[in-house]
Amino acid sequence: MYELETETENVSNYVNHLYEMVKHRNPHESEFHQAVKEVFDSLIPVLVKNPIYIKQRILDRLVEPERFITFRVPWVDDEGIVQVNRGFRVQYNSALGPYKGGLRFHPSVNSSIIKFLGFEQIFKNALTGQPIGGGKGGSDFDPKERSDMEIMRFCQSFMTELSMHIGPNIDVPAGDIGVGAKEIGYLFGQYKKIRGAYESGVLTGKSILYGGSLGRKEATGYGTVYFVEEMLNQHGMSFENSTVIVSGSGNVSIYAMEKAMQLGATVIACSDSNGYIYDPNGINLETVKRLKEVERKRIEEYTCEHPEATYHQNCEEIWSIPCDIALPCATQNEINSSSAQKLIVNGVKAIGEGANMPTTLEAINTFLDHKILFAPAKAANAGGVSVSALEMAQNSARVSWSAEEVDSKLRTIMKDIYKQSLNTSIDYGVPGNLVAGANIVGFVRVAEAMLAQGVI
Ligand code: NDP
Ligand code: 2IT
Repeated sequence: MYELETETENVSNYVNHLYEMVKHRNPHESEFHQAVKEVFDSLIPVLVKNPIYIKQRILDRLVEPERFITFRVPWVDDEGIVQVNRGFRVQYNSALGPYKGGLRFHPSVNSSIIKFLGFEQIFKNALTGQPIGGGKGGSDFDPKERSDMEIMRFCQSFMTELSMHIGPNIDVPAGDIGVGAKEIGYLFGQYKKIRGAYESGVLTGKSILYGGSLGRKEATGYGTVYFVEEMLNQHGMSFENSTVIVSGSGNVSIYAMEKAMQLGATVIACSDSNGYIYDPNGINLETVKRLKEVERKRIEEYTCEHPEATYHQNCEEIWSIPCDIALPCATQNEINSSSAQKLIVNGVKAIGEGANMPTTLEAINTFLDHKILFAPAKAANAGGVSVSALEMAQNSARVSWSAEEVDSKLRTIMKDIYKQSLNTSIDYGVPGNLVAGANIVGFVRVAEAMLAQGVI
């Protein structure tokens, strides 16, 4: 017992020291530090059990990206004025397969955001059981302010540089905030033109008109709800007759709402970065889809067609509405400890992270301390990248699977991720802590592959 405690203390010291080094080497990158801290905190018992990971400096190697590319993205706007944005791609870890992960176009994008997303993607992708490494990219370009032709010219300039670094067996980007099938189309067209070859598998999230997978658009939102349903079932609950809040009104949010409704839930609120709508009778998803997917309008417009709904300007206040299940599906750090407290006081039973790192570390601990069921992002939103990997498989084999086939594979993957995360949390003495369980499963897969491949 004494020895074990000493060992745990030594390992804790090593991990703390490494964390301080990460902060020192990557100053001012608070989101990246947060993502690293969450994973490190989960890994102490694994490192105590497997000193080889420390000896071989697996963690020291993991926190350092294999490659981090930044580049200039010049383009000409509709007024003929030259604009300059920043492009990023982090090729974080390729132990399990080609780098894989989305592209985010949002004015807040910087190296901290890209590195936090890329670091998390390593473990998320490992959890899926598919042969994909971890990567992420994007730009501080804001598509919201831009015409279609401006978006096209931006994407072409972005890809002119990115094309030198990606390929179906090298690095396979996809969508994320601000990047959907339209942007992927412009990016794919430019890649094809530069390479002079039709390499379908270089990007995922493509339109089904030319090599995309059925079910990819729905995959992240559906996958989150499948995962949360597993977690609820395990505790004798389900989405049926529950009230649900889903933040955001983008790709992940819309399909999380759709699946929750299909399972019998009433979704009473959703949002965008300006504010949220509350519709006590249940949100009309067709209106949200038209406003957001087709007309690209603000969520506020919803109340014009549905006067029974109300609009509120502060999007963070969405968490003060009482609900059974909360699905944060917009962006990082959207639930802080004060929002967590409000949700708990109002009787929330489960949280499912559709977005990446939507809950602060303090808020996660608040939920865990109060025994609220908590489905962490790396596990709960892994459905998107899982179906991306299925898209890569279909592209390689030159086949396309039916929507039913893809959906059934997605369900199986989400169930497996849940089971493995739960079982691992039990094995490591933190039963039901899926944050720790998911981090450990993902980490061990990557660590073992790194050990097998030597010091590279
Ligand atoms: P979209 O661009 O389709 O939608 C994003 C939504 O979040 C919009 O409603 C947007 O509102 C809102 N939002 C963005 N930034 C902020 C902010 N700073 N504050 C409040 N709301 C904000 O993106 P996705 O749905 O694809 O992505 C949502 C989340 O899910 C992200 O965290 C992403 O990393 C994650 N994710 C996405 C996957 C995918 O397959 N697409 C897979 C796994 C995770 P507004 O229109 O006002 O900007
Ligand atoms: O965060 C994510 O997992 C994504 N944005 C999807 C990545 C992908 O390659 O489909």
